[in-house]
Amino acid sequence: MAIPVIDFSKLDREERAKTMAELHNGCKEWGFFQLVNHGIPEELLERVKKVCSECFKLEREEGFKNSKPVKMMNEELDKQKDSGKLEGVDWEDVFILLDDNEWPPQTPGFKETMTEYRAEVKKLAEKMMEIMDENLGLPKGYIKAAFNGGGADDDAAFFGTKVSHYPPCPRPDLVPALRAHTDAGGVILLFQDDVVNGLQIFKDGAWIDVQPLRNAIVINTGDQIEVLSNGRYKSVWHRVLATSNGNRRSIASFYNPSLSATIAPAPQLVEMANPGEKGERGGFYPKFQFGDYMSIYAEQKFLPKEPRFQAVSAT
Ligand SMILES: O=C(O)CCC(=O)C(=O)O
Ligand SMILES: [Fe+2]
Repeated sequence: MAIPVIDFSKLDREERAKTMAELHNGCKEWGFFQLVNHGIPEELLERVKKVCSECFKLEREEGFKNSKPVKMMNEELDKQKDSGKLEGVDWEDVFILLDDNEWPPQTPGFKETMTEYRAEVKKLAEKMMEIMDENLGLPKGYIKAAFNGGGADDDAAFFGTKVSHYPPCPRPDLVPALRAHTDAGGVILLFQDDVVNGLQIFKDGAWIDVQPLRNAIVINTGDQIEVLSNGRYKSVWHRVLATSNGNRRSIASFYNPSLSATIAPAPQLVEMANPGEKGERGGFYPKFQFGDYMSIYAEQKFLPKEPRFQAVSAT
């Protein structure tokens, strides 16, 4: 089984209706799908891969060797007998790019390339949100406005890019590359490795691979889209497996609400709700401030989302 691959260029042509239906299906039935012909220039994507890999070699690899998971692994391997899996760690190297934080300073072309990439992928995120508006029967711009709070500058949606590498792991049976979770926020656009796999989603009781597809963008939706859509678009569990060969690169961009934004099911979708469509939570989703959700998520990222929804409904 493979996750859907959708040709985004067909949206602008006569197959628009069919493509919109595929995108709706991708959000509703899968929560994860891949876009090809998404409009981000190949030439830019090639540069993104190059500068991120160079950055890892030049500015990150040494640090990874001294990181907590590596130390724990070395201790484990030094023991005479296995004492079991490493708890509470992921076999990954990560840093986050925001408009105003410190970026890796030494890699030639990194800042220029990643600035250009972030602008492109943010446009794609906004386009995806408009598609979701339309497919959900919401007014155009609804999701973006909800994520941008009141519209003031300090209410602006959060747009972050997480650059991850998952270096070769001596014992992939002892540690995950990234523990299973659903994403907290809104729309996630993932540019994953062309070759090295490892990302899996949980679907119909089994883990299935998100197959590497050269220069595709993987889209998935987070917990806030689930709330806003009143459960029509569910966030999906996913994880990354460690591998003993290959250094997997993945660049995830998150379009999330601002911390001050109020998130709640869209009223249009509550009124339309019919019992058959309500899903496992009986159709009840709370109204809360995204910042409160994130405080809970920080503690509970690798746990089921339902207790998080319950906890914010009490705030
Ligand atoms: O590295 C990946 O492919 C997935 C990363 C991810 O799930 C996340 O950052 O939330
Ligand atoms: Fe994730």
